[in-house]
Amino acid sequence: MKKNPFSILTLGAGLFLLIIAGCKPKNAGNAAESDAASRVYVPPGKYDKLYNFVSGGFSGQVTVYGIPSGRLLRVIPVFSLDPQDGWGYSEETKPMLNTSHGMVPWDDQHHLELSQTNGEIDGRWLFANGNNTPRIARLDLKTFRTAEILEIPNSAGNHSSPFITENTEYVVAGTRFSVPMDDKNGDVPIDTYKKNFKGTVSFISVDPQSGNMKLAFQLLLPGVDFDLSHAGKGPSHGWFFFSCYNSEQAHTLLEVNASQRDKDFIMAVNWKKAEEYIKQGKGQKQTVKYAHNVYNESTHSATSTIETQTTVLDVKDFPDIVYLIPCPKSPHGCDVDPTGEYIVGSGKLAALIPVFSFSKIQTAIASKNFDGEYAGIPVIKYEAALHGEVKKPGLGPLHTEFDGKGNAYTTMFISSEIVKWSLKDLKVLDRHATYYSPGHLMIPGGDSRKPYGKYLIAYNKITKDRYLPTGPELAQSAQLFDISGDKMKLLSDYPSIGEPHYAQAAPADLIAKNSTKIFKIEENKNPYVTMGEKNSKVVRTGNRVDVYMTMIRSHFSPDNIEGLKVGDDIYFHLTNLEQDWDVPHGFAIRNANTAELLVMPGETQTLKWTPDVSGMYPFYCTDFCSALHQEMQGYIRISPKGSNVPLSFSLGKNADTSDSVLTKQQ
Ligand code: RUQ
Ligand code: CUA
Repeated sequence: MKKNPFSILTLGAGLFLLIIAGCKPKNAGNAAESDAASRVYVPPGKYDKLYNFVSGGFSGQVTVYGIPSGRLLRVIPVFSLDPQDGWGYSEETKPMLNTSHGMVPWDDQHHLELSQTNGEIDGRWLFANGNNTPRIARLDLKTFRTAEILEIPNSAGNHSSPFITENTEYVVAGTRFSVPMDDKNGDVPIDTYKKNFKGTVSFISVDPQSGNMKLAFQLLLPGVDFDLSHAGKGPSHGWFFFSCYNSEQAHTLLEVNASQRDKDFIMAVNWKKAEEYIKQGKGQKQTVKYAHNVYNESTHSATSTIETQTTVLDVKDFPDIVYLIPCPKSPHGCDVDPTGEYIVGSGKLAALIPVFSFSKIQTAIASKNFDGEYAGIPVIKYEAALHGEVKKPGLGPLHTEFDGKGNAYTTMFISSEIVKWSLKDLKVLDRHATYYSPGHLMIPGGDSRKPYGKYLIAYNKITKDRYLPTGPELAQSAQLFDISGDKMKLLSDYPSIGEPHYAQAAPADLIAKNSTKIFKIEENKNPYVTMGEKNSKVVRTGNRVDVYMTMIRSHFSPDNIEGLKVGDDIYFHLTNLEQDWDVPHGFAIRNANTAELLVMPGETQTLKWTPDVSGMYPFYCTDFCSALHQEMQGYIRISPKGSNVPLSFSLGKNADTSDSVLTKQQ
């Protein structure tokens, strides 16, 4: 690992120019196959073959597309407020966005991983990371909703996450930023980085029945940047591989200062060993603070608990759990092939792609074929771990997926292409332009033991000139390729929501068959449920008012309320009495400064409103639920503070006590 600042600077300057300028491939306009339209066409009324779950990047959400059509099926709020369905606005969902720093209603969502059994996608859950305020979410694929969010202590920039082991035993979280640990004083000079800043990777256990997550243990590591990871599988099950950059431990101008060394590392973690040490009580208990938020499908509400303990294993005291493998030029992607034998490290600025061999790594460890150590961790000799190098693959390799037929596909950010190569002899077999600058790519099941290798989707960062201009900002995009033959064939492209990073896809029948259609009203355990219209009521307790309101096509009960006052804290508990698929009702009231509610059949959700001015406040249903949807409305009379208008509520009392203006005129 000799320093070679000269070549870095010259190569660096050239690459940076390319990064800024981008390479525009030729024939960008007519690159799709002539029969592409028929291959992505899904006739009206027919279903797509696959669900595609796509990370929303800075939107904080997850989007779901049908493949091959590219039709948008749903946007699932995860780390972001969503006015569309009241996520994070309703009293029941607010706790989901709680953290040890209070409510954090946004995050940067990069990676997704579907749960697996025996290394195969099982269609149960989808895990999503939050980068900025380190969190991991678990989405339940029965409801397509976020079921759980766990904050990660001792972490900053949860990028190397949420990758899972082959039976979903653990989901991992590697910190991008090294920082002083939470139980230390973080108020230290930044130039004490080398002394005070540490990295961690966290192992979060997943309950095999409920899916509930628990912070099992954290490994304390040198202060570098952890970027991406993937679990071993098959023979390498029990190991986890992480890419890391900034082995220079720079804390400023990383663009230059973290590109000094020829090689950074792939870190191999023997998590089974670490697990044993934890079972033997070898971990150190630390007092920290992190939120654990769980959504309960039977109470239709979330709780947030602040946890206070973590168990940390300092790897320098346990020399047989972590090994480093040199990997050229600031590796980004870290991908393990379906057999579990090959580990691909993608150096962003490297002119080749190194492929490591799990069995060679094991031999090197057994024979101590090391090249010294880094911060007390043994460094395996590059050649001893290497299966071989893919030569001249293109510029800017980022991520690799596999088709299960012995081929790998790597995105080339700088040269804007996807390169197909053979795992066996590392020969480049095909390359295809993308439009432009792909980040991640995804083959359905392409990071599992069983890829469904018919399609490949590239997620492009730059779409300059590909779509009608929409002001200074253009949507990022996905491009669908057919990879069933020897050559990749471009079929279609379509814009995305937010900035997609990683994605996952699974056969539709694996997921659709378990889909929840309605919540059974008799199983509704929300403490504020209204079981039937006759039980609807309004209850005042001091200045708190609880409105137990029902919704059914096409009215609310009650729909006239009087005797509410300025400054009252009014809680509208809406129960949707429908027991039919796809009949949500909405609820919105004039001037409420939150959002609306969208309540699913059989569910109860609560909107809090504190009126500030007396007057008349109409409310209505926001989801076009029937021919008489527009009639689904009501009034709330707000009187001044201290007024003695009695509390009353009604439905269908239509005797008007005033003179009709209409009658007078006739
Ligand atoms: S990243 S575009 Cu946040 Cu996974 Cu590589
Ligand atoms: Cu209910 Cu519209």
